[in-house]
Amino acid sequence: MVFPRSVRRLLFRLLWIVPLVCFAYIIFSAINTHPDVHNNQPKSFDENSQRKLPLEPPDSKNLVFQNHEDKLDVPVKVVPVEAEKNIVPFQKDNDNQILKDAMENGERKETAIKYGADEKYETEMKAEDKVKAALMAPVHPDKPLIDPNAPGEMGKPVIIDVNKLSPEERKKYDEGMMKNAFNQYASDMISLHRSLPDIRDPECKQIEYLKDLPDTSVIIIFHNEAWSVLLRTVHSVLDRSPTQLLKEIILVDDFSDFDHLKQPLDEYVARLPKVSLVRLKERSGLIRARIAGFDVSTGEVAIFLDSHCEATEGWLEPLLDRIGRNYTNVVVPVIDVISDENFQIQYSAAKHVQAGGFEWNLIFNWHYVPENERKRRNYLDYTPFRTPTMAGGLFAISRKFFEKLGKYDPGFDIWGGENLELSFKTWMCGGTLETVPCSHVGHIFRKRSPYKWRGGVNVVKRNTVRLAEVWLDEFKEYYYDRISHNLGDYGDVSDRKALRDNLQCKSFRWYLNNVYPELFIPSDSMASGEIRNKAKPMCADGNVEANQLNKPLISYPCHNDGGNQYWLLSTENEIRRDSGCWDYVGGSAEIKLFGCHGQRGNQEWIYRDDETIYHPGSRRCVELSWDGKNIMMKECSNHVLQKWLWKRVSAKGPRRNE
Ligand SMILES: *[C@@H]1O[C@H](CO)[C@@H](O)[C@H](O)[C@H]1NC(C)=O
Ligand SMILES: [Mn+2]
Repeated sequence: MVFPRSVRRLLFRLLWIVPLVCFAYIIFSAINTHPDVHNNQPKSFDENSQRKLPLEPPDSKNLVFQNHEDKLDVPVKVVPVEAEKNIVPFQKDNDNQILKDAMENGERKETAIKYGADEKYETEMKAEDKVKAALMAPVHPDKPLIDPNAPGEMGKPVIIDVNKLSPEERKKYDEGMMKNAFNQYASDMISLHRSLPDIRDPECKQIEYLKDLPDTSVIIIFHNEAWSVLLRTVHSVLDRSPTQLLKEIILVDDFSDFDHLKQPLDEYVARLPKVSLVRLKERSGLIRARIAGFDVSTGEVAIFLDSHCEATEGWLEPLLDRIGRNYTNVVVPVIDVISDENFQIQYSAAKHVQAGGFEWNLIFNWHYVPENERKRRNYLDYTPFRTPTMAGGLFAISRKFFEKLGKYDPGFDIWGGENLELSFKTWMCGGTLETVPCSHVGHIFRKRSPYKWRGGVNVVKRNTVRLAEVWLDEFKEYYYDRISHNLGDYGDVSDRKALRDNLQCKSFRWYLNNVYPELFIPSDSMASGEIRNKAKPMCADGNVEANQLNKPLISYPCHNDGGNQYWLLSTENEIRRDSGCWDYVGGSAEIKLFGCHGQRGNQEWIYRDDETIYHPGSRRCVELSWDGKNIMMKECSNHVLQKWLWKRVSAKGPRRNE
């Protein structure tokens, strides 16, 4: 009897799906009826059976939360027992062997289907090609079927009308918001395997990556993360990483106390291939937790991700390709925004992706990819570009290079400054830091941190002083100016200085001249200090922090304390502090503070010998209102309200070229 091909295929699938479902059911009910089966789990892991288990989260309503206080009382530092138990032994060779055996036994179809290979395999695909296709298939061929109309699919927003929620649901909604600073209620409605649009630039899909890419360990630190957000991070990696390239995912629990992150997570993780869980015994902070995760990982490359991310299609290969070509390349994906309100994902096309920089307060910021870097890449926006610094949450680095660089400064506490430390030493000690526009990872950006930190010490400042002491050479004075030279206790940095000497790293001046020539150096100025009106003791005042820009420049009684009244006249004729510039577009009389664009135009100012501040673009002058309350642009009149006292000296400090 001859069936049409489609029917044959269907029957064929049933042949292996039916026994599989039975098998999964048996295992699953065994786990459910013997809650402690988890603890007796054999160390050798049968991946084939494990990967067929149901992968949906336990229904939180039915979870019996227990008191796990006793469980937290575990050995110091990383818990090796926990780590070992959960690390799934998995090697490239295993997969090869499974495939080879299967092919010899004439089980080609089953194997290829099992590993998610393209269904067209039946035609003329050669045996080796089949093996290759299988190895490049995602780790999770068995993810549940996606209903395209389910909430949040294809990265769509989940809009909830809170007024229509019952009082109980409303309470859940508010609690989710309060605990996480994002909309957990919406996240819980979205599949852990939700689909996302493929938003790579079209050229990305044509690139041929190295055939022999290094494998990777993905290291995810979490502290009190929401269940659905954490596991969507994990599944997005499993679902979208070629099995051969993903050696393991290591989850590091930085001493969470949410109940769902205790036994329920142990049990869930035990069923996932390649995922292991490391528990820290005390609150260690992001930096030490990452080092702990790195120390138990074994992949050739380490990729650090935050615990509230979603990896997108094709995210991994472009990153590994750069490291495969040169182990000193440290690479960052494009970080797309997942809305904290509704979980919509918003993408950036390659041409809009920005580079990382910093200000002299040593805070990270973004800026446009400069013209010379665009030119170097023949204006091909999808190709990797050099970036002076990284934001820090998501990046990939080879094991060898991270070790060579001394990982992170272990004297850094909790969080802050570690991204600049790793950026500076990557560049100064022989590596290259790049953004790879073909790799996209979504990240939930929050408006506030939901975590409690111990008070008292300003850990960010302590870390940043360590950073300045070790890496900034004489340029550290610019940072110290910003903290009134009050360094506080920053501990001992002699080890880190020795590391820098041993690696024979280059100077910070080299970094500024070769990697970040766009950075404004305060000494590169013609006037500095407060800008005081000659008629009244009022000064030009304005905040230029990135989130405070686009507001008018104001008049305020002079306080002689620098701060928001400290201005520099750059050699490009900008009036600026950090990356914030005076900008006059006409229309009204207001001067606004905008990001400096370096194109003169609206941002060009001349401090003339007659003490007036002249704006050539509008041919107007800066004037204080007669009551002293406002600063305005007016026709130049030579009136005393248009005269400003400003020291015609450059800011003190080292110069770029000396
Ligand atoms: C890797 O990159 C570094 C830094 O750009 C360079 O000095 C080195 O020669 C490169 N190594 C190889 C093998 O290309
Ligand atoms: Mn984050």
